[in-house]
Amino acid sequence: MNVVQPQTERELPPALIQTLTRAKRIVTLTGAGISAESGLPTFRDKLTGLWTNYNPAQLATSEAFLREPDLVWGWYKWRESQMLAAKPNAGHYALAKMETQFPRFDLLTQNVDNLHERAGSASPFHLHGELTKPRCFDCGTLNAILPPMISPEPEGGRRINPPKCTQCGGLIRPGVVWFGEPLPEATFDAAVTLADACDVFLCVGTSSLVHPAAELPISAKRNGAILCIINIEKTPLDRHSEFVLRGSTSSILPLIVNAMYRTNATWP
Ligand code: BV8
Ligand code: ZN
Repeated sequence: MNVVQPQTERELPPALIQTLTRAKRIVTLTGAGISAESGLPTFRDKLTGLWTNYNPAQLATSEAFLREPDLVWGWYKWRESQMLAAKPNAGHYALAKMETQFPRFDLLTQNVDNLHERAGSASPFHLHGELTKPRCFDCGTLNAILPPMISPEPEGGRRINPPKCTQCGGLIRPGVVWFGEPLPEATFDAAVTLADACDVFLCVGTSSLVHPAAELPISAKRNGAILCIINIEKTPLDRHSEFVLRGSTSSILPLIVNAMYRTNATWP
């Protein structure tokens, strides 16, 4: 494992660029860190406003929602308004650009925002669901027809009673996977298959602490993939990885993509 802090393309490990440009299948797993520079708080960041005294992992549960639906729904509507006001950053755009070159470049994300899509990524696998897909807590009907966010939420947030399902009258819940809930089976099964078949696995802006997503890079490595971590701080995966690039995703990812283009003159 060699940890580098690349500020320029020249400081990138040449072996990494060679590995990436020769790869047949690249799988990338992103976490909250890639959206941090778009202004969206990560799960490591302290909560603010109405939710100051809560830890995200406590709020992101069905128990919290059933106990205080207005507090939890208000939190997700606040996050949705943050997401709508946010813009993709250079890290999102770099991954979307990399995707155009690789016949097998698959993007897995733990993020529930839509910044990858807005940067041009065709079909990220949302392992933990999506803010834009609220559904009925009882019958599961998608209620994405809810009126889109019109005005931004107040800075400190507010309690909002969740709307009722148009089909059964149940409570509408956020379309995310809460702690203690299983990941969408087909999505996770597909992610495992892709991880086990890739030759390079990139972990981008994730603490690699949340399971079972955190098991994907390990499984990929077990099947012969090269691991590369891009993160501003240490992660438990660093010691398993051939490459550890310390720094922000929005500065490192564009360096990597530019270096890949420079190496691969055949790319348009
Ligand atoms: C389940 C949606 C079973 C909601 C989320 C095995 C071991 C230990 C624990 C468990 C285990 N198996 C299961 C568990 C329990 C639990 C878990 O993992 N707990 C951990 C935390 C101890 N897992 C679950 O409960 C999962 N469900 O296992 O169900 C089951 C099976 C069958 C039937 C019934 C039940 C469900 C997990 C999914 C939870 N939902 N999100 C929402 O968003 O509100 S997870 C949530 O955490 C987000 O998705 C977020 O992405 C994720 C945190 O991970 P990261 O994305 O990595 O974000 P984080 O903030 O942690 O880190 C950001 C990183 O970026 C940091 O390292 C930071 O340094 C870095 N960074 C910041 N800025 C930058 C940067 N890097 C680069 N550039 C920057 N600018
Ligand atoms: Zn319903």
